[in-house]
Amino acid sequence: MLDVKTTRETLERHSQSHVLQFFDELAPARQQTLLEQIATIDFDKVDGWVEHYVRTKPTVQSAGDIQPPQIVPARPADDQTAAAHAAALAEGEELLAAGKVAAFTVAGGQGTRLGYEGPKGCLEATPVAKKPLFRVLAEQILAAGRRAGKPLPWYVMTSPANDVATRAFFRQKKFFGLAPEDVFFLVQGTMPAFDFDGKILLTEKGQLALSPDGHGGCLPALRRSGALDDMARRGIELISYFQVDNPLVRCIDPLFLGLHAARHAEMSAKALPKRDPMERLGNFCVVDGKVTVIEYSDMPEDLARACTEDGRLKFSAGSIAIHILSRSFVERLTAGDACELPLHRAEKKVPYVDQAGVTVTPDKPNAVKLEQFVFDALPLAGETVILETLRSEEFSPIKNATGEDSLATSLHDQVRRAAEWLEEAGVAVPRDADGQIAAAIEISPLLADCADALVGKIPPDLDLSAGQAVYLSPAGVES
Ligand code: UD2
Repeated sequence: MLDVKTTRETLERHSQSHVLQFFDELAPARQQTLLEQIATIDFDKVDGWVEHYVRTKPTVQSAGDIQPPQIVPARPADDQTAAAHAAALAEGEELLAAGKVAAFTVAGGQGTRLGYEGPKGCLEATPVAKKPLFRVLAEQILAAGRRAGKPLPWYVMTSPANDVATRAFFRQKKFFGLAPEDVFFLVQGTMPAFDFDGKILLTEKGQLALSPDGHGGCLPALRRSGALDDMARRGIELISYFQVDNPLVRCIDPLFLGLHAARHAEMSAKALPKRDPMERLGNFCVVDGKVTVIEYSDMPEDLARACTEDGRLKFSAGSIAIHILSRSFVERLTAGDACELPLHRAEKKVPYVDQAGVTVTPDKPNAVKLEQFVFDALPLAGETVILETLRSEEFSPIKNATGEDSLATSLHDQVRRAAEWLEEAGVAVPRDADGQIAAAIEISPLLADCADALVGKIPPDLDLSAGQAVYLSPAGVES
């Protein structure tokens, strides 16, 4: 049993003794759980967090020189860039064939905006085959491994709240065809939620209000879990990082890998032109000479709306949370367990137990949650490539229950992209009077993960004229 006396002393030193207020009412097992939760908190840091992030709102740094960054265009505009892209593509394919690339998905988020119970990766998210997000990603990783002649390991970050359910889902789905030994789960850390006076909240008498520490928590989690060691053993050099919620993501992109390697970059990112100045994407900037992402919620509105002399948005490049990280960079950042990314503050509604022991469900934000963001590692990287990509090809996330960036918009975009790939290959796709695709079409990632990969794989008798739902996979066409 963890020692309650020492815990009490620590809590007193940091003005948090209230979290043991109901300790004597708890059964021994719950007392132990509460002590274990308290032991996960680094109290030497708590006072600083409370002072700098909870009681006061950190002001967004507006000082310094802020400029737009250099972006590698999605489509080369001249022969020289085209040649560089071709060389990078070949280099990326070599890295894959040599088994030097791992896939890494962050899937520890709570999916609050979507309102889906359970891990977001289990959400059925494709238009015809109704595949869960995890399968969409798994099949791409499987296909990339088959193409390269070398299976890729897949690292999946969960959180304490969804880890058991995520692992069970993978087992139930037989790892979507991947070898179980090539799938490595790691659990991210947690941070306590504070009330506005800096007191850690209890969600129950024996339960701290803990939530995931943000996707920036993936860096220490990679080290703590042994994932970095596992990568080293396998000879992994590059980590292809992406989120769980974007079914259009190209999980493994040889061009992106090759550009990163050719530039000897430590951390790279994909960008796309923002839909509008206030779109909820991080903004790529160069701050005092360092590539930096300023999150949409932190970007001063005048900067977000600033235009160049020719009237274009000055900071138009939005972050879609797709990165390449060199393993050596993550090793360097997490050496000595000292990965200190800045914290971001968010005011949230967190149900809590008050001093009288009554559970309160607040109707307005009552708490501060603190998170680390992975893109805050970008300014720490020696070199960075920012590659522009096409929204229509690679980005349609599922964030909200309705409206933009919802399941409905993502399904629509998946069908549109599949139709465009087929049209590029010469297949006639029926469209209605408004130009909307008059059929549900889905292409399995096992068949193709881009238009070029479809070449030679379309059944000659494919006929979409009846407007039926069609699923194309290596097994053929299902209607
Ligand atoms: C994120 C980016 C935003 C843009 C957008 C693109 C942040 C803060 N903002 O916005 O700039 O790139 O994505 O889709 O990232 N996650 C964890 N653990 C956590 C928190 C999140 O694994 O503690 C995962 C989560 O499962 C999801 C991803 O990170 O896969 C993004 O999280 P989000 O949906 O909270 O981020 P969002 O939409 O605010």
